[in-house]
Amino acid sequence: MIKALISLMSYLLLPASALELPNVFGTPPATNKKEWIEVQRPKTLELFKKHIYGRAPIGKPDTLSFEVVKEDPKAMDGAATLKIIRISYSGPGGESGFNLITFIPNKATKPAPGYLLICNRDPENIDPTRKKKDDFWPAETIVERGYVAATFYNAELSTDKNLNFNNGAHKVFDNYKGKRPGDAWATIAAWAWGASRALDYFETDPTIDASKFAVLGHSRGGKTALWAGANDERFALTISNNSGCTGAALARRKHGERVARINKSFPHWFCGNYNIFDEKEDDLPVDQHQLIALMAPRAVYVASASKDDWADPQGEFLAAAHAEPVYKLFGLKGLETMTMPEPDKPIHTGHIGYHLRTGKHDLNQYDWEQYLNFGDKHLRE
Ligand code: GTR
Repeated sequence: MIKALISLMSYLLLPASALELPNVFGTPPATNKKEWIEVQRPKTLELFKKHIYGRAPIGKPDTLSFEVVKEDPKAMDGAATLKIIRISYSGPGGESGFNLITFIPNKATKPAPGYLLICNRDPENIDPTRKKKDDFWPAETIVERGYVAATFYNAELSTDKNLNFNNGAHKVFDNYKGKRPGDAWATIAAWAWGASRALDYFETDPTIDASKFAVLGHSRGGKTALWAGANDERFALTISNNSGCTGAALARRKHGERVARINKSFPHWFCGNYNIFDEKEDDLPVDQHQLIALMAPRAVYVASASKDDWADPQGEFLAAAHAEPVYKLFGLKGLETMTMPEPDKPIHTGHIGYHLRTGKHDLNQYDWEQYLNFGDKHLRE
C-alpha cells in the first residue's frame, strides 16, 4: 500500500518523461479516482473530440433496428451459429446501415464473451461463408477458444475515401448549417460509432455476453478501436494492433508517420481542427498515452511489429507505459516497466497488455493468440 502510494506520488511530482508529455492525469492533475472519473476523464475525452477525432452528432439513434438476415446454426462444421445482422438507422439525411457478421460458439453453456474486429481490409478477409480464410480474422480459432467472432466492414459506415462525407452515417446524420465545423466527426469516428452500434445489438442477443466484449482493429482499424473504447465504456477490452500515428503512437515522438503527413494522405480520417497541429505536435493539448488512459479501469492492449517503423513501435509502447498511473488510481497494474520488451515476449501481467511481434505491419495468427490469451484473463469471470 505504502509502496503504491510512493510510486503514485512520484508520478504526480515528476515530469511524465524526457519527452515532456502532457500530464496523464489532466490539468490540473486528478489526484484520486473520484477526480479522475468526474472531472479529468471527461475533460480529456473532450480534448480528443475537439482537436483530433471530432464529435459524433448522435449516440444510439432511436431509429436503430436489427434484423437477422441470415442464420446458420451449423456453421463451421457445427461449431458455431452464424448470424448476419443488418443494423439499420435513419436520420435527417435518409437511411443507411451495415452488416454485422457474428459466429457464436455452439459449445457455450452461457452467454459467450467475444471479439469485435473493425475490418479495414476488403470484405473477402471476413468471408462469412468461410470459403476464404485469412489470418487477419481467424474466426474458427476464436470460436474454438469459446468466444464470439464478430466483425463488420468499416466502409459500410463511411467510405475510406475523401468524398466530403457524402455517404453512410455522415449522409444520414450530418446536418451542419453552412461550413462543416472544425470539430465535426470524420470517418474514424464514424467507424467507431459503428462498433458501438454492433455492441447495441450484442446487448439484445441472449446467447452473447455484451459486458465481456473486446473491440479491436489493425492500423487505421486500430486507431478506430482505441477511439471506440475511449468513447464507449461498455467495451471490456480495447485492442490496438499496429495502430501507429494518431492511434497508440505518441505524437510528440515525431517518429515515422507524423500529423502533417497523415492529415495530407488521409484528410477524411480526423476532424478539421487536427490540421492546426501539422508540424506542431508539441502544441497538441493531449498525447496518445492519455487516449489509452481513458480505457481505465477496463483492460487495454497495444501491439507493435518489429519491422513497422512507420507506426513507431517505441512510441506505441511508451504510450501504453505512460497510461499506467491512471490504472494505479484504480489499484490496477499496467505494464510495470518503461523498457520495451524483446520481440515475441508479451507482457500480460496487468490490465495493460503489450507485445512486439517479429515481422511486418499486419494482424496475424500470432497477434490473435496473444489477444485470446489476454482475453482469458479479462473477459471471463
Ligand atoms: C497507412 C497509414 C497508417 C495506417 C495504415 C493502414 O498508409 O499511413 O496510418 O493506418 O495506412 O491503415 O493500413
